[in-house]
Amino acid sequence: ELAYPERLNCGTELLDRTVERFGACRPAFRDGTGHVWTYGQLLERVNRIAHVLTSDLGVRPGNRVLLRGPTTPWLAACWLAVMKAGGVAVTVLAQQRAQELAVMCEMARCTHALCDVRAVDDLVKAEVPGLRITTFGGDAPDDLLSLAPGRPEVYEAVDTAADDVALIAFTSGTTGRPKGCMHFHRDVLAVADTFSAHVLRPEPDDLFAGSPPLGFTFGLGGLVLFPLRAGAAALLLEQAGPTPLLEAIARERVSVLFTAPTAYRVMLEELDRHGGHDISSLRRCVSAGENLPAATWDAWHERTGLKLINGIGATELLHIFISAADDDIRPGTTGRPVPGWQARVVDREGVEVPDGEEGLLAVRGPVGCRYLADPRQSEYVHDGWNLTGDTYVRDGDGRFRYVARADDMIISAGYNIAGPQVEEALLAHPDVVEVAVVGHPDELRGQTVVAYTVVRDGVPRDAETASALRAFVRARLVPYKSPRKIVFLDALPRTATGKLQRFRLRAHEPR
Ligand code: 3SK
Repeated sequence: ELAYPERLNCGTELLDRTVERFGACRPAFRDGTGHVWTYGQLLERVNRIAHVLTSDLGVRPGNRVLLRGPTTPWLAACWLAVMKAGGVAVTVLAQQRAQELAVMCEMARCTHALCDVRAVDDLVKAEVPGLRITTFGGDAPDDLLSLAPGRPEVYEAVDTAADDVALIAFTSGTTGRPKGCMHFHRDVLAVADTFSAHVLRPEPDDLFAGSPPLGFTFGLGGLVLFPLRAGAAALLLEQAGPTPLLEAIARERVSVLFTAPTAYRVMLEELDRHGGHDISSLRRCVSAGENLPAATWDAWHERTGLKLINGIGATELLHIFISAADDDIRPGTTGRPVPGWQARVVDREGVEVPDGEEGLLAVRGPVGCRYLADPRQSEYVHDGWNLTGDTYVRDGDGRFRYVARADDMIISAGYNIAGPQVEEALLAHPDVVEVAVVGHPDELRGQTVVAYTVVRDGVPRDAETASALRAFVRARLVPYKSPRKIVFLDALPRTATGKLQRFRLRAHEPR
């Protein structure tokens, strides 16, 4: 049971309390170009920014403040300052464009924005009525970094309630319609005190790094909340694709890594091709954001000796709620409910199904889904259980195994086919880099299985390769699951947070 006091400010807890516990001299952030921010420097900068917010910009408790920029220590400092000033951080992605920003600002009723000067053009173009935009990282006299040094280094945080809203995180899901998810000050600490404290168990000497941006709660947790709660440090990289990530791990001696299965696969390929990178500093590697196939787990284990920590999380629930640690990890499964969370597999009426049977994943715990004025709230939450939209099986030993997103099940000639199972079979083929399997309408079968496939450079994208891949699947799975068609693509369509957009492939007419 997590017990937080009624009055709680997560910014103070993450920063001031950590400085009290671990001291001001330890590193908090590195930026990948050699700059190190100690906890003392971070606290001082956050306090000065909080003064600017309150005194210069007129941010009042409860005001919604949009935060936008590439992953940098300044962006993280702005987030913490908004917390301490009692504002609500509305985190968006640096890649989102004017039209999307306008919709999110309008939905969240943003009054202020703090924006990296390099990403401000699209925000200006969004023409949000009444939005006061302040840049950071520029040299204009009204830039945050010009104003902040003149403000006091001590700031008395706003006395927020544990269940005041601290954060609005948007999810476009994989279907393209954004939903704003509200999270409280206590929720922000709860994800650190459940998944991070029990599964990850970071040490103050750890250095975290990863690819998810801070506008995606996977990144906010992995690169800010978890390291700060543990008195550890984070490497905040603007370029965090697989290659820069590998270089940074070797150069900076990263010990805790957060990224998605696809990035692990690309890093493996890169290591095989070029070798060279010393990644022996890694001790914990977290994989989330999409299904982690057993083949990827095995390959990473074989190459590094490390057991990937698989997890399922959701923006609605802030971070990871099912996972496994150390000896409890089994490739091909997600694991068990993280301590503090409960999970079950239910049918469409909400009745629990027997172990071994497929059903809908329902979870509850310290964080719940609270959509910002959205009728989809009643689809997500039933009797206090959050229905994540995933099809799962609980095995006899209590471990949860992913089957598919509930709307990704393909029904072909009366058979239920889980796209991810076919993807997993294809990914075991050495020529396949990425694959997404979807159902396309078919007069005869209802739906037919189509595999959109990215193959390694140099592999011919022709009928011969397609037929070899189909035969490969037939040798591993019951033949009706083998794709009728293989379509070769350069890359798969993904959201800005890296999630596969199967709906786009379903709309694609395969030739
Ligand atoms: O959406 C996800 O997949 C996710 C995974 C881990 C942590 C947080 C999130 C939102």
